[in-house]
Amino acid sequence: PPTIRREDYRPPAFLVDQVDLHLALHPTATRVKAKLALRRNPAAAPAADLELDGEALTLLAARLDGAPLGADRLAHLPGGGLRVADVPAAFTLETEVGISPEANSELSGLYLSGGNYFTQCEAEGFRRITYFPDRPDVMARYTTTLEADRAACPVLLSNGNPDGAGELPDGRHWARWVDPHPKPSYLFAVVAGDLVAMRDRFTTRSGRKVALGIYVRKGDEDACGHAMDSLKRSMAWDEDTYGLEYDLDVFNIAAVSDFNMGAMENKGLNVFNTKYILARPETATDADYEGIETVVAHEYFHNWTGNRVTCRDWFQLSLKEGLTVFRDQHFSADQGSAAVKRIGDVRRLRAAQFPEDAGPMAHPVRPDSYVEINNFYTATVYQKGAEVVRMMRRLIGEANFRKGMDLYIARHDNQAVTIEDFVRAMQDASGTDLSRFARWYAQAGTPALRVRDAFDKASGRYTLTLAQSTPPTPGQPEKQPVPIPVAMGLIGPDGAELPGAGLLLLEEAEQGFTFEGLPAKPVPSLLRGYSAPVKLSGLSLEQLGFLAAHDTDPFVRWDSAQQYATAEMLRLVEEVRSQKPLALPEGLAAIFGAALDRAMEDPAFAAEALVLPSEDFVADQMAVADPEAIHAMRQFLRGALGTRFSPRLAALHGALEETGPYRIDGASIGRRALRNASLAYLARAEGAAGAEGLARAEQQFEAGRNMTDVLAALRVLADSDSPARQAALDAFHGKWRHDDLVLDKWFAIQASAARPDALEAVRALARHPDFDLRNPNRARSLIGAFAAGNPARFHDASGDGYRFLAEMVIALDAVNTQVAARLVSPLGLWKRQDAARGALMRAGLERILARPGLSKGTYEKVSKSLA
Ligand code: HT7
Ligand code: ZN
Repeated sequence: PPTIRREDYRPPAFLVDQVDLHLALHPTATRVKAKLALRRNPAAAPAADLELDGEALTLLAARLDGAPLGADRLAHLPGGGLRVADVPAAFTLETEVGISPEANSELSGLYLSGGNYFTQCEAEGFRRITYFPDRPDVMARYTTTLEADRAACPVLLSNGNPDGAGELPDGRHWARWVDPHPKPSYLFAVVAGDLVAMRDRFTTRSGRKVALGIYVRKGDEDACGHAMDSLKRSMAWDEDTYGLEYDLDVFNIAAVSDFNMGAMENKGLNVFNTKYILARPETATDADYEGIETVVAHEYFHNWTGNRVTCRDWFQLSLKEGLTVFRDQHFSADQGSAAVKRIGDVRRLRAAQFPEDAGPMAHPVRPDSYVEINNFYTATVYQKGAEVVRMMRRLIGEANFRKGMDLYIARHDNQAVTIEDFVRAMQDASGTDLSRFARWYAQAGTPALRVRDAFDKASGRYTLTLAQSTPPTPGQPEKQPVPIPVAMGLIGPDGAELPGAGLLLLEEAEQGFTFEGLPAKPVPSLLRGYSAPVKLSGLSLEQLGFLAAHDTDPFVRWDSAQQYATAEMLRLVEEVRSQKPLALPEGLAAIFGAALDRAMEDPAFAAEALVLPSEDFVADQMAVADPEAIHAMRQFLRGALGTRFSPRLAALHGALEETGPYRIDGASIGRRALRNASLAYLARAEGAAGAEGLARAEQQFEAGRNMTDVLAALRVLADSDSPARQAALDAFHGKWRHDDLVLDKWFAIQASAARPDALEAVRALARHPDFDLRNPNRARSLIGAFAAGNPARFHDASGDGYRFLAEMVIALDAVNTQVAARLVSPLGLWKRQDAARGALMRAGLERILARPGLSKGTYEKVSKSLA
């Protein structure tokens, strides 16, 4: 398959001013009539022929300026597109095509889910609905008329504002939607079916009354309250923070249970995975509630950052995604504890983006090439892209950032633009030269930041030397220094903050920074608030322990404790490997004990502080990972900490028991997180304390107060040898077998339980009547949870885990190539493993690659992983 390169970008030969669509919906024979007002693009090289994208379409008719087009003027292109020969400078093209939503298991274009119609057009799905120049720099105004059987599809939705509806013969009806805002084709959407709406209203700052609707399957109306509340808070926040108001009379969301990603920001008609809409205390965890708030906000914020100002081409994806993730992170931080939110975001960055940046698919925030664009909806484009925006904001300051946003929107409203345009707006608004900073968009790999310091007692001069280097990544053997903003402070030996706190900018490979007049050697507190997405090293265990206890910055307090734990965990892994008896490191126990001492001051923070770095994170720090030894070491530490602190853990678990109604405010979520973290440790304790932990888990499971507590208890039991284990899993299945989202949790919990029989269980679950490879949530809940969330069993030395994943990817690739390509990632990280495991992982990849008819997306991931 061909590689698309950023440097080959050319403006479109033809522009589309107006699109009139008519969709007559039918499960196997939907007819799509499109009338396009086209004209030659004065900014492009002249072209006699018009080329349109198309995929899986059956052409039924074509007319140019009303005259039928014969075979002499039409040519079908490889891949499914259409060429119309010899067209005038401006003209109307009408096409009629047939498509089969029922046959669409790819979930791109128009498809059926539970008998209802949904579309997904980003990135290149619109071409599966009609012939079109399906690229984001072709922005057009759309009018959409939908026609369907009234009984099967009482609800007919599309982008924009409603503009009439009526009856048709034979029990059919129609509805028309007009979107006044020009948009790229990837934002087109249709939803039709037997859905019910939860409705509300929002009045914008300038007085526009917006009708809000969340459309779900009958029976789910009562589970939309949190999503609706999140939507209204997002709308108000964007007005308050950026002066950005909503711009249509309606804002609709539709939820669908078959969806490739989390949600989609189609203009005026967002489509959501049900996972990010539906929530009841009995069925959704606190993490689910937080996820809903984040994703609802994210998609809403796209209305300006993505929709009104869009991307020129798909290489600019982070222009909308990095910026919008930054905006949703900022929003969520403003809703509760900013420090805890930042810790969670950094944890996710390190878990997903750092390995990607060190693996075979490493790419810059703005990639230079791709084979399949769907493979580039990555943690790098999203999360690292958000970090880059955050750094820019820190460099130019909050007020200038706001001015830059105003300028960006004023300059580029209704345009399809590039990352340079965004950086230029920030530069012009702030007067800061950001040309070097732009390297962050161009260079892959996570920079390493190394610190050393020196103190001259006689003069009171303290020198901090910072050095950076970025490892080579595929296609980029050499790296240049990037500007790294280092927010910092100095802590005196008594734990007090000393003068000198501020922002250092490391621009060269190495730079020294001096501080005068200090009474004693301080401990440097670096990367406060995680001011740059880099890997910091060079502080001693002693300094880390000190910062964990004393820093005034909560992020550095948390991170220093994590770094301390990581260093000790790496040491213990070596002891496991040399079969030495393990002992709980006293320094680590002291940090853990101190976190427990202060736990009730800020339970949410304490819950974060108690969690040990993950097995994958520890593996990432090793030249060659040893999954078995890492697992044994981490299990040992959990048990040893549980045993040492069992009375206090039990006391916390008891004291934090809730008696009132379930609440989802930050304080309540924090208390539940701390209580459940305590339970998890207690259940791993030795002897009577451990037995008590398991008994508490059983009670908590049976009490069934809310899904957060039930699931935390079930996770503890599922990970144990408790005789209550199977009964609890069976009871959970029996109770929730008719709720897809809850059943996903049941699959995931078993897939990620690190018991020796986990793979056997997973193979059995893949044959379970409730397992369905065609449903992406279900596929992820079993295959993804095992391969990406159960390192000890996935990396079983037999290679069975790798074989399982390869089999599943092959089966899935025939059904849904996007999901298959995403799930293959863990096999790509073979270079991190020892030679024997590496060979088995490569064998799995080769087996996939040998599959005839492999999709180009899975091919790209697998072939790059083998390179
Ligand atoms: N912009 C949306 C991306 C998305 C997507 C991409 C490829 C295939 C299916 C997809 N569904 C949604 C989601 C977002 O980032 O807001
Ligand atoms: Zn997005």
